Amino acid sequence: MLTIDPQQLRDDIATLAQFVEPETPGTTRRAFTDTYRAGRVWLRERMQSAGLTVTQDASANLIGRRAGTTTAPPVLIGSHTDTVMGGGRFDGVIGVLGAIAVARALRDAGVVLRHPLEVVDFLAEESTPLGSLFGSTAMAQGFSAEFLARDVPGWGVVGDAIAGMGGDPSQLLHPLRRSGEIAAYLELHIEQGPVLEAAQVPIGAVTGIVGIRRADIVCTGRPDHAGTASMAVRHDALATVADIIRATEQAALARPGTVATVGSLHVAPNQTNVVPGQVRFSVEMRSLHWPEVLSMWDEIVAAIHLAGAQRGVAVQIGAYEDSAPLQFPVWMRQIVTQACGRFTHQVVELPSGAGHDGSMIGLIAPAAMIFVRTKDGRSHCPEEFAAHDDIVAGVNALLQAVLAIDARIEE
Ligand code: HGY
Ligand code: MN
Ligand code: MN
Repeated sequence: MLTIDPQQLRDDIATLAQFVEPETPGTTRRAFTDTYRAGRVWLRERMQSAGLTVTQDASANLIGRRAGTTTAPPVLIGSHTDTVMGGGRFDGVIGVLGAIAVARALRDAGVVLRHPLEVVDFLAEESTPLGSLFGSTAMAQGFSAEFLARDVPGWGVVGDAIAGMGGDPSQLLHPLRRSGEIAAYLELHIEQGPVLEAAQVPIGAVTGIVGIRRADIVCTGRPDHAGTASMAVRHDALATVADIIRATEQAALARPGTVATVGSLHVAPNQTNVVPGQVRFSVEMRSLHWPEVLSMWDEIVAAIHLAGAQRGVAVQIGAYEDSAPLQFPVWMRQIVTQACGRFTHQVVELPSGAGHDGSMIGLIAPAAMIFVRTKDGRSHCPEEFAAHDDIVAGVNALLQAVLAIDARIEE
């Protein structure tokens, strides 16, 4: 059976892990930064060394391509290499470096697929103040002119950020690819949760991806002297947000299987002896069932207006970003299940509570994912860890799934 080179993959993971912000804990390689760019320069070289012809599309997706024997649409494999602040070294990375390992194994064995093979490092998957899932959204949906013109304090204009990565925002008003232009999409990723570890299996087959809504909200009260403004006269923006955070938590607790998080707060003036005058914050909700997200959001919006009214604080609910839940096609799940079955005694099927580029590409192509067991289910933190043997099992399953897709469409 054709397998990948485990040592080369280990070296690649270790090398990319060196492209990080030195002053922050864990692995920090935020999208649109110089560190991210430097990592991608190295990545381009790794793609080339695996025999791939590398280009960037208009959304600055880095794509390494290997020709097939036919004019069939490509099989696309990959993930992302940007990280959250203080994240780990595996999230997204194993999907991209694993895809390069697959291309290398095919090249070294002299196996040419019928389909072209494309390895992709999607632009900016993780949440930033500008948004998330940039490259995969551009590929599958495109952006509105309004979104591209959005100017975010400290991060600049969305279109300029994409241009700064080498993209061309003027081409992003329409999807970069249409249905039928990708034969299939496969993404390998760490699970980021506890299921595979509890089942004592190294890898698993993913059934689908949660839906996510993220919203930006601004509460504007009044800054006042923290010693002389009595409690009765205050319009405390942060106290208002505290009410909203509690309501957000309650909305998720009331709906089993859902989660909701206030993860980002910017307090102004952010000073010990000043009543907070303004707070800009995020609310994020997730569920496999989209109506649950919508009903949570309705409840939270009501709580936002109530909290503002009770405290004399103005509330402004800004743009929100949605990615709907996605179920992978049964035939793709079967291929992945069979491929995983060659490297684990029992194939566990599980949904993803994390968002992925696959949720976008799945809108225009048959998609599926393979998960790798994650230590203690921890991710988005410096402790994130996956054993190399488990990663190798996942990449080998990815390779087998690519071969199976190529063979299936041949029939
Ligand atoms: O936020 C997420 O779920 C993913 O890790 N980007
Ligand atoms: Mn992540
Ligand atoms: Mn990820």
